[in-house]
Amino acid sequence: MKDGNPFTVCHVLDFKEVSELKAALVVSTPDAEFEALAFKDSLKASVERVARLGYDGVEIAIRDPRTVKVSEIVNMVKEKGIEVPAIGTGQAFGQEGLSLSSPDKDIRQKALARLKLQIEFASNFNAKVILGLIRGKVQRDVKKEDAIKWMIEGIEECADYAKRYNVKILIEPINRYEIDLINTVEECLDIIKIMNRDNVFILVDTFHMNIEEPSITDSIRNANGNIGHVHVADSNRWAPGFGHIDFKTIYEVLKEVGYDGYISAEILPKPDPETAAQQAIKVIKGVFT
Ligand code: LER
Ligand code: MN
Repeated sequence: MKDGNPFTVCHVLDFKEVSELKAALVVSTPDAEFEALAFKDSLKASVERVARLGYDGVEIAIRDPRTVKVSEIVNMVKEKGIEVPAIGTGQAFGQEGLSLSSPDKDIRQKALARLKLQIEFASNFNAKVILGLIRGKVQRDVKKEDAIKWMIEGIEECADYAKRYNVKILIEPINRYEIDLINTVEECLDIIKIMNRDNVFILVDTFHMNIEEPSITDSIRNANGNIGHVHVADSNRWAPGFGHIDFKTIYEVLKEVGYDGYISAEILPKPDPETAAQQAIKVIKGVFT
């Protein structure tokens, strides 16, 4: 932090040299236990707020799409003129224990059934589906290679199902303190290669990369051509600029590798939801316009 004040934007932004990328904010419903969500109101309220703040898109993290009225959300985003770039699925792991790598076949099947609903939900918005926390953890007395095998089978089944709906799948490397299968970009790229599906991409999240990658920029360069989506949060998971990640350089490297998709802020609602959301778009737009 520049002067010890968390509300001061740390980075002097170069407006000229960077490409124009689209900004989204990750939101969810009030029952969500996942914390890195700026807004957790009704989706109607969040969509209105996100659009009012100038975002191009709203990323919806949802435990179970059957809990919301799809046509209402489709109409809302249309009315507000914003897009839904991606759907987050991790709450089904966090709150219900559904996991693609569980040794219990019934749990794996339930996770897959839920993900198929998420894929159908996403197809209404031309959104991508994130496979992050839902990949699960290697449980006690389970061999890691078995967990990896189940996870890969699950991701492949999702990818093939998604293909029918013209939906893209995003695999997100997540830091070791949350899950233990695919923590790094390198591991993710290996899995994508093994799968050989043309609708599977990597989602890079600066918060996780700051923990796991030796160099965030080198890892982005290595993922060249495979990046399907980007999550941003600073080192403390506050909005970009409230921690010590060098976003200016990261954005330059994203431009260098030709990434032209969405930048989604997946951030803690700190110091308060409005300030966090305003700060995130300020940095994203300040850099990309
Ligand atoms: C979890 O920490 C995360 O980053 C989410 O995007 C996972 O779905
Ligand atoms: Mn993320």
